[in-house]
Parts: sequence; structure tokens; C-alpha cells
Amino acid sequence: PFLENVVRHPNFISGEYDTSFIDKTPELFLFPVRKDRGTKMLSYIGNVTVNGFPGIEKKKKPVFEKPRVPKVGSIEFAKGTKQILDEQGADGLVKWIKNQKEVLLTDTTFRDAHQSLLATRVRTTDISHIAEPTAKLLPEMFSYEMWGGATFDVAYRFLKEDPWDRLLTLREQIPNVLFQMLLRASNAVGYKNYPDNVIREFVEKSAHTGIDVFRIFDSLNWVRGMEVAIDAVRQTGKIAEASICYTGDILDPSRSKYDLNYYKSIAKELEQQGAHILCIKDMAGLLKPQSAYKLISELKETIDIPIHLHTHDTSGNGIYTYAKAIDAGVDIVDVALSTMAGLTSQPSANTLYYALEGTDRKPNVNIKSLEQLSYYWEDVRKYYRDFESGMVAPHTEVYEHEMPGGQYSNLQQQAKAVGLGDQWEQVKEMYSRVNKMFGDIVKVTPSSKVVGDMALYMVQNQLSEEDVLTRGENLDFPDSVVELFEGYLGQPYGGFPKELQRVILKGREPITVRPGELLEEVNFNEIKEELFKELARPITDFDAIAYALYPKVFKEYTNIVELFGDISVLDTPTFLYGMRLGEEIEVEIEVGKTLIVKLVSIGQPQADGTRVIYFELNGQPREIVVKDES
Ligand code: 3PY
Ligand code: ZN
Repeated sequence: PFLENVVRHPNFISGEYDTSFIDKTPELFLFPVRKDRGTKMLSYIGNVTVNGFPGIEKKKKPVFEKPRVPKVGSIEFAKGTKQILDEQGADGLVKWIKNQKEVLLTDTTFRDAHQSLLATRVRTTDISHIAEPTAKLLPEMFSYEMWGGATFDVAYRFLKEDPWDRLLTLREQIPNVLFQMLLRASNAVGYKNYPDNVIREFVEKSAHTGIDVFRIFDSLNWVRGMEVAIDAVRQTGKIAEASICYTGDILDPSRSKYDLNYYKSIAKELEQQGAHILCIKDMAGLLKPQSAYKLISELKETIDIPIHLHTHDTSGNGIYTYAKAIDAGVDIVDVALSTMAGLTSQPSANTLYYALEGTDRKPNVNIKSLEQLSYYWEDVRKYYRDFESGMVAPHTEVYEHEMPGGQYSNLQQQAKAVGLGDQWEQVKEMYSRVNKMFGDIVKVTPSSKVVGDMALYMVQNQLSEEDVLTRGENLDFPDSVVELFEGYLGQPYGGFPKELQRVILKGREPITVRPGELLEEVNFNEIKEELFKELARPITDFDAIAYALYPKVFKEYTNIVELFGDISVLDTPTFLYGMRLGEEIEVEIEVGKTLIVKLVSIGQPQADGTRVIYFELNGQPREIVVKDES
């Protein structure tokens, strides 16, 4: 193990060592005790069988049908948009988009659809099993949105898997269609602003690992906040798709803050900043059909770059909104496969196909393929039913509270957690009052979270807007609220309400510059050294970035991997529910190496609160001791 430690040490690998390297590097003598992979995996299965999966009610593992995977072995990969970008560059791809008569489609099934319907819980294994069939059956898609947004931290935090592995794995399986990610500009894939060098490093590594289209947005539509991200993406030769988050209602004269001119002027600015594509990001699904027609028509007159429209179908109006936007000349729209579409997710691709029959903008896509792939997701979605939000019908109230698709069920959970489960109606109403109190701001991650935190705080403490202003000096506001008003998420259009800002900051001065100008650069070599000392294993660039973004979450993830090994190889029912007595499963721990696991029996609880679980591993008896947390 000593030699192994030496050759894996970053200083050894990088050649930055001399003969004193061994004396000065005491961690070389740390030899981790390595349990074998089989035992670690049985520990995980034993644990989840006895204690259940965090966040869902403990229950016996249900019986699921095997998901229907279309057979595509004999089909070749058709060339797609990935080849256009690789062969003709970003400008070539933009030209190609502009030459298409048919509307182009982005499929969000691998990202926003499950972020919005299933709390972002879909695991890499379930995407990977349908990756090749998708690439072969839907090669005409403009892009697959498959990374970013909440998928990054949820992978480490809840799925106990490495999001970079997802990107690497899918890129190997899908050679022909552009990969798209959602990047929260200076907030990267997090909830706060990061130093500029973290943003640049993150973009560089993501591009290098397989992302082609970066959809960049700022949670206050602050163009300055997007500058670094747009520039970083352009440096990589990939596509910078800059977004304006749609807020308010351009048809409502009483909501004059976000009028047509607001959108037109930001669109112009983003085009000048170097955006290859403009996205209208309607994260809550507020863009009504006639507004879509007007907005897209006017933007088409205002800018030269293609326009990509994103919406959520929460109100049930999604297809109508798309139909109007398509009439007005929008170039690309976001859809999901039908069984992962609708409600807080994107409108259905299958439905849009039929809606556009008889028009010359009908998408070039095979409806049979859409239906076949939808079967797979109908089956896989059942694995995750404990994460469904409970919304079963169109929800037109969204036009009132304006909550983004991905926030609704999250905030509901947060409300329950602080004992406000039965006051959900008040929380929703307060959300919209807080928005007005904050000056009617753009609400999207992370600004939407701040509005949610404040709404919960006010309902919990029975505070009115008046109370906040008059008693604010003595109130301990949530950290996220203080940070917003300090200027650490950027500057809202029209500024902060001055009196409220003074009360919340209790006399401290807010910043008005780009937070990135004040934040100290992260030293990635130091991070690598520190992590190496702690983990005694080679530290990759991916690990270092993850740590820079989410130090605590990343460390917890590495602890779990140390304890249970790589559990991303387990099938989802076993990952979420463990095993039934007498059940036998196969786990492919690496290509060509399969473990056969049988759960034989579960012992009675012992005096110390543990139970012995009896397994067979490849036919040999194995006992695992698990602490019963119940
Ligand atoms: C995210 O930032 O994750 C979003 O999906 C915002 O709409
Ligand atoms: Zn979205």
C-alpha cells in the first residue's frame, strides 16, 4: 500500500517532488483498511432493507415489471447535430438552425422532466439503459438536455453517484446528438455565486467531458452576472445559449415592470455579449399563448440569433403556447417524452407532433420512436413513485403564485418539515406577497428559493409585510434572504426596495458590483492536496471541482462510497427498497464481473440495536451486521 500511495500522490503524478517528498508527506503512511466490494455492497443492501431509503416511507420492496427497452441492435447511429457542431463549429451550427423550416426539438427527459416530476431522483443506470435506443431512434433531436440544474448536487447528495460519471457514460453511448446542460451562470450548478475561476474551470471540464450546449441563466436576469459564463463557454468552442427568464405577463398592463421592451433590450444585450442562441426560459410556465406569439414575433425582429423556448406545462397550456410560438417563428422548443411530460414537466413531444400535423413546421421526428421510448419511461417512472409530487391535474393557480415547476413540490416538502404542512395554502399566498414585497423579482433557482424561505419564515412567525418593516431590526431573517439583499446573487432589475433592504441588512452596506469580482479565487491544487490527505486515493479534477462547489456534500458522498463502495451499479428497486426475503439479484459490478446476491434471512434485533442479515454471495453464506434505526 505504501508504494501505491506514492505513485497515486498528485505531487508524484505531476512530477512536483524531490527526494524529501516522502519525508514531508506523512499521509503516504496512511493505509486505509479496504473491505471487499461484495461486503460493502451487502452492507448497503442490508441497511436499506432494514432502515429504508432517506426521504421516503419505509416499505416492503414492490414487484416491478422489467422496463420495455426497444431493440435497436441492428440500427446504425444516424449522423446528428453533434456532427454538425464538430465539423462546422458553433457558427456553422447556428447557420444550420436558421436554415431549418421544421421546428427543432430538445428532449428534456434526462434532466428537467425528472427534476420537475420526480425530485431529480432518476439515476444514471436508468438513463444509461435507454441511451443507445434514444440516440438511434431520435437522432433528429436538436439536443438532449441531460445535465446541470439540480442533477449535479442531487447525484452526490441523494443518489450517491458521481454526476461526472453520468456525463462520461452517456457521451460514450450517444455519439450523434448535442448534449445540453443548464448552467446557473455565476451560481454554476449551485445556489450561490462562486469565484470566476471556479465557473471557468467548471465550464472547461464540462465541455471537455461532453457538454455541447450550455443554457446559461442568471436568477435575476442580470446580464453582468452571465458575462463570465458566456465568455467561458465561447472559449471552449461550444454553444452559449443565453437565457432570459420569463416573468410577469406582457399582456397585463398592471404588470408593466416586465414589458416587451424589457425582453427586447436584454435580448439585444445578450446577442452583443456573444450568445449563439437566445433562450426564453419560462421556468414556471407563465407564458400564455398570445404572449408567446407577441414575444417571439417581436424578438425575431430584434435579434438575428435563433430562439429556443422552454416552458413547463403546469397550467395545461403548454402545447397551445408552443403552437403560437411556432407560428411566430421560434426555432427550437423543449419537450419531454409523453410519459415524462405534462404538469410541472415540459409539454409532451408526442402531443406536439400531432398538434403540428398539417403545418409546414411539423418536427422531423418519428412518432413511433417517441411512443416506443415513452413505454420505457412509463415503466421506469414507477420505480420513483415515492418522489411524485401528488399533482395530478393541470394547475392554473401557477399564474397567481408564479412558482417554478421544480420548486412547487420542494417548497411543499420544506413546509411540511417545519410543521406548516396544513398551512400550504397560506404559504403559496405568502410566496406571491413576498415577491411583491421584494419588488416583483425574477423567481428561479436560487432567487426562487429565497422567496420561498422568506414566505415560510413569515407564515411560521405570523408576520405581515408591515411587521417586517416595523419590527425588522429585531428579526433574525433567513441567511438566504440576507445574502440576496447584500447583493451576493447580483442586482435585480429596478434595484432592491430601499427601506426593506436597510431593515434586512441592519445597517450593513450592500455590494453593487459583480460578486465574482470580490470572491477570492479557489486554489484547485490545494484542494487536491487536502482531499488526498483525507481520502488517500487519487483526486481527479472532477473531484476538486465538486469539492469547490459543494464541500460538505462531496465529503459526505465520499464517506458513503468508503462505507458501501460504488452503489450506482445496483438496480433502482434494490437501491431504494433493498431486497425481499428469498429474493436473488444479479449485480454487474464491472463489465464481465457479476455478483449473485440472495437475501436469506433477517435476524431479530439484538440488545445493542443491531440485526444480523444473512445473505448468500455467489452461493457462499455471508453475514452482515446492520444497526436498526427504527
Ligand atoms: C434549475 O436551476 O435547476 C432550474 O431548473 C431552474 O428552472
Ligand atoms: Zn425548466
